[in-house]
Amino acid sequence: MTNLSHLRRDFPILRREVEGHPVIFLDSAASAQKPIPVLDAMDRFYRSQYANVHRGAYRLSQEATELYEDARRRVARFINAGSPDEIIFTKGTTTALNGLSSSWGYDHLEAGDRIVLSMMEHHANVVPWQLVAKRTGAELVYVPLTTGYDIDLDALRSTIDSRVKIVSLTGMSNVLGTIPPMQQISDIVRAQSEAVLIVDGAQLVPHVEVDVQTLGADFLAFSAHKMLGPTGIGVLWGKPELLEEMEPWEGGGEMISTVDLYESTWAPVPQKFEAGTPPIAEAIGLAAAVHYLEEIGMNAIRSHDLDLTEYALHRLGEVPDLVQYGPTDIKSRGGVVSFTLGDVHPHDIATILDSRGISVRAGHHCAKPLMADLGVTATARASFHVYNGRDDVDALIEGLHEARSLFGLSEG
Ligand code: C6P
Repeated sequence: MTNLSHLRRDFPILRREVEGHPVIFLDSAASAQKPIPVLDAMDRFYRSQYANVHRGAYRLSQEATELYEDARRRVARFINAGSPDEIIFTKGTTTALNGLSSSWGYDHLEAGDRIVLSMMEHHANVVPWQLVAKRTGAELVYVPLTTGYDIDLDALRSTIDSRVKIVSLTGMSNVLGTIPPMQQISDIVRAQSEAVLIVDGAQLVPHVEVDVQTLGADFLAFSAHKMLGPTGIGVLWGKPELLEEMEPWEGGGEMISTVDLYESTWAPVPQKFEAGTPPIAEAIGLAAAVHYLEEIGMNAIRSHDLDLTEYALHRLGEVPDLVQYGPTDIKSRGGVVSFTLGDVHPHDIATILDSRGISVRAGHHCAKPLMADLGVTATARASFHVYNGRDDVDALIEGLHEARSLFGLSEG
């Protein structure tokens, strides 16, 4: 990243210390830090613009509504959606995928149908499908990974047939960093079935320019908090004709057109899917985050991630006893690096790193089926965003050498 030290000043949290060390934040895949423009936009809204939206009789509400709907327009532009109406604000990726499974899934699945997932899905893209499979009698089928940690396209080809109604895949693995070739996958799915293709974009959208016109998906879900925005808001994008057809998954205020004692009719998309008071300040924060990412440029962010990941893989390769899980081809992965270190438990690695001010995640990363497939119960994981640099990777490597010596792993 050009002028990294300047950019880091946008992130106030990087000025604090942990255990007497400056914060080195290497857990952006869990949740990214927030720049001042995001904090300011939300603060400004609460201090001087706050009101509920779509209660248009008074000025403050009109202004709040304008800001909220402007956020929708900004997000639509960010992923090149055909219209802002294709953007549904949800609580996050998890809520978006649950909404899809309980609405689209429930209405389109019956016994004998199949839902296809991969072995590297996050629980948010596994459990909702298990729930709907139980209710409908549909069957879950998992596509295996290659030895190079990518989706096995030959296996996908032999799995997809007319029984498959839903294919739901990660756009980027939160453990392996793998970015599956979605257009190629889409071609296979379309050629061999009428299934809808859902992309879990929780890790992809914050790091790679996504154009929903060319992605090849029918639905895309992502969360603001991993893209420098606030918690509590995410997005479900869908093709307009599918959103039109889909039943709401939540009922309440805001999403209705008419209500009588026994029947109701729905508001047009996207309001149909936004029951209750929405996350207004969060939408405004998300819009500011999108603006911030655009100012840096998604291509610059991608290059930065590639550079850091390549450097990290190179330096991790110097650490004896370290096993790295993820593609070695840098072009097909993002800035997430998972590893184990001899028989040192990943939680111990994380604790030692924490004593040096370094935050990494350790555990199953909400991907237990993948952990079983890898033959481990846990890994340590470092993940990057715009504020990270090679100095952070160097600090990580030093911490890992300390972990080796504390746990008595022999040199070489
Ligand atoms: N992964 C991680 O540390 P929510 O929590 O709804 O914003 O996102 C869920 C989710 C869905 N899909 C993928 C690929 C994800 O990585 C995540 C969140 C975090 O890896 C928290 S478990």
